Amino acid sequence: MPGPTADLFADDALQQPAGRERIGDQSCVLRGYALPWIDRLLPELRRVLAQSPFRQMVTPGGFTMSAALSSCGDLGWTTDATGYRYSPVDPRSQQPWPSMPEAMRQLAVKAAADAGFTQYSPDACLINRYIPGAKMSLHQDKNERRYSEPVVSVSLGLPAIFLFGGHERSDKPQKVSLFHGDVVVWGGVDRLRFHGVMPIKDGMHPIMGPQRINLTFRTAG
Ligand SMILES: O=C(O)CCC(=O)C(=O)O
Repeated sequence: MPGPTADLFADDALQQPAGRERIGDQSCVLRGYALPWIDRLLPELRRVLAQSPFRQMVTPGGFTMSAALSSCGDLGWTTDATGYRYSPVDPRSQQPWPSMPEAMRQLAVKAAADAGFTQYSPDACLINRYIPGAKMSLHQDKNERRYSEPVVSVSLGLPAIFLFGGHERSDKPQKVSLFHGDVVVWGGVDRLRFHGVMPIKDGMHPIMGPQRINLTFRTAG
């Protein structure tokens, strides 16, 4: 069984499985991977958002993020004037975040395994909502306690251009188009690469409406 730092793509470097696009040594896009899960995901997502609705958070530097956020799982990522962190409670309600729905967890675990990361037990799912014009600046996911497990990111709704950079903020990012149902997995040597999302273009998705929702699974605790 390959460890988290093995070259997971060595055997298929010349011929990638259909639907998998390699974007780094240990990162890939699984095209349309979440589509068969959508009918199970959306009711679960609605239940989570009824309990912990989207809200716009403020960065420690005082900027209001253009994406609105919520979370589910044992831990939720939050930001305010005092810093970035994971919290077991939703700061709005002071109640635990909604539990991570089983279909969401299964999708993330299966996508991670299909990308070569067989050890994956996500305990946090950050839910980002982008309306047209909203974006996410280049950043690293590094508030998690350890980096041995990958990040799994599921795109729903309007298309986006995902920026996948290097290990320095100044490294020129690849531009990767993401569509409804695509899943990106990055881990191992790529786990701390800078990434972000360009401003979402105007549009209307037939299922999700005028928005993009992104589910980002991490092992945080
Ligand atoms: O929306 C996306 O595709 C990426 C989200 C992201 O970068 C994050 O939550 O850290």
